[in-house]
Amino acid sequence: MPSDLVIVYHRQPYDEVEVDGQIEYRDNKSPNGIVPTLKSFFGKVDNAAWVAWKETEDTSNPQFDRVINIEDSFGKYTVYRLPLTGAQVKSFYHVTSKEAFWPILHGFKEKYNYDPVDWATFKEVNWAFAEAAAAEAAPGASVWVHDYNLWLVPGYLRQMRPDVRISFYHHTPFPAADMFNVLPWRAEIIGSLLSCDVVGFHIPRYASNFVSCVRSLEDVGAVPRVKVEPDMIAEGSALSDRTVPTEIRTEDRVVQLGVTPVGVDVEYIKSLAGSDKTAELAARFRSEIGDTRVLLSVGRTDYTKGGADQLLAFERLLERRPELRGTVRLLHVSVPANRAMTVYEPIQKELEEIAGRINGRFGSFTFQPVALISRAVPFEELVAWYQVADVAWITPLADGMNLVCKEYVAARNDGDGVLVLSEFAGAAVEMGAAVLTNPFSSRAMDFAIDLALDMPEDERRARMELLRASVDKRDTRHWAAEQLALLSPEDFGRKSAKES
Ligand code: GDG
Repeated sequence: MPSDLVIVYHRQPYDEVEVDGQIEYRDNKSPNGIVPTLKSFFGKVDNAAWVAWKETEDTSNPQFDRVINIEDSFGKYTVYRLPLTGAQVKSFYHVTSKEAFWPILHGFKEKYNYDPVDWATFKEVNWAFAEAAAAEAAPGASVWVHDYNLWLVPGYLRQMRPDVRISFYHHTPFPAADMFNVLPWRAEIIGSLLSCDVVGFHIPRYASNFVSCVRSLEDVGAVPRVKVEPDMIAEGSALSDRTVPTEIRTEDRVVQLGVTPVGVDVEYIKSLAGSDKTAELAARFRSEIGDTRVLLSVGRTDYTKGGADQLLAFERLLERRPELRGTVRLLHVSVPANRAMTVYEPIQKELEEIAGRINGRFGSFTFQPVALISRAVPFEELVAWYQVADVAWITPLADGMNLVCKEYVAARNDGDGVLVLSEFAGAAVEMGAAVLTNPFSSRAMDFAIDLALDMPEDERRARMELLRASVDKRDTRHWAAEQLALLSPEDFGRKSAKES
């Protein structure tokens, strides 16, 4: 059945599990994260669909189940599985998106790798995603496309289906023109984004940068701006802006710029944090860790996350302050990407090397100052670790938003704990009560970690109270409500009218 809402996201919205030779589709293990947030929209429309890729070597096989109907805790929805070969996935996702786009989006020109890019394959895959979305969309439907690996989908979809409302959300930073224009395909990408009705970003700066890229390529005239809400301006932080552009007028349409930071599922994290199971886990971890203070860092293994700089800052801490040796530990959870992505191998090696050196220099037979965890930790355990951690140390060099810092705050139902946060994470603009720091400066990093470790309890609590208020305010529900209003007020209104 044609759908009123079509979400186009590269990952499938469930885990495929084989049980007695049959494939079962189960909710993704963690109810936290972006996929469940997107799925929560399925409860708001009668007919919804999700388009994702499914890897298969025989893409022409007529037996391949392209369209499957799912009914899970989020409601009923259709999933269109776009068959892609391993070679297509490697080229469009692992190479073009991760080796060419990702470094530019995060401001790492020196990591940009043009040579292996096969632009024809990128276009072919984006075209196939657009065809799948066009096939699923009802007349006048809303199609919501996610992230840079699908940048060309809006332009193709507009050619196929001029009637649909297209919204595009960027989960990464969006760089200014002097960085973005490194991409030789810049005009095609910007042209595609300008065929959207809405282009969404986490924070005002990324929307302004987008306007600078558009302006470098097209004459779009005056762009109206409005004031940013005061609680989205962290004084003195690198990414804070005071005004935000609201729309771009092209010859064909008005492209609305939607700025809403993604939040976390505060209600879910709070309920988990308040459960007996988490209390038991946290008590167990605390007794296992002994009488030492815990610094916790969680993120994917990626050069943008600043893992090496952080380990080096920890090494300097133990050099500078010998009295802390044996009394403080760094738990560094760094989850490696898919093994097929060799681009992340050097950073993994670097983390292992520095962590090994620190343990060799400052450890003993019974005490290791760094625990480097190179695998995913179950979310329930992560929440217990958030509660155990005296300091959450989240210092990416660049990050669109960063959800880990918000999860840490949501999990601190005891009102204690210190967040040290990079001013280059999008979240920093909302979290001015954190200890904001500049991960490009050793002095700033040293100052921040000293401040965190020496902070008196009343100051810790006062800052945490402010942080909790901000994380509560802009949770997943807030994001969903704002996005819903942008997607299609009329269509979704129909459903609520029917319900009331
Ligand atoms: C992109 C943008 C933007 C991490 N380790 C474990 C684990 N995680 C979970 C965290 C968190 C998620 O992964 C990471 O989200 P982030 O937002 O921090 O980072 P990216 O993956 O880079 O996400 C980012 C985001 O999109 C949303 O728009 O904020 O800027 O780069 O939820 O909890 N989860 C479990 N075990 C782990 O070891 N279970």
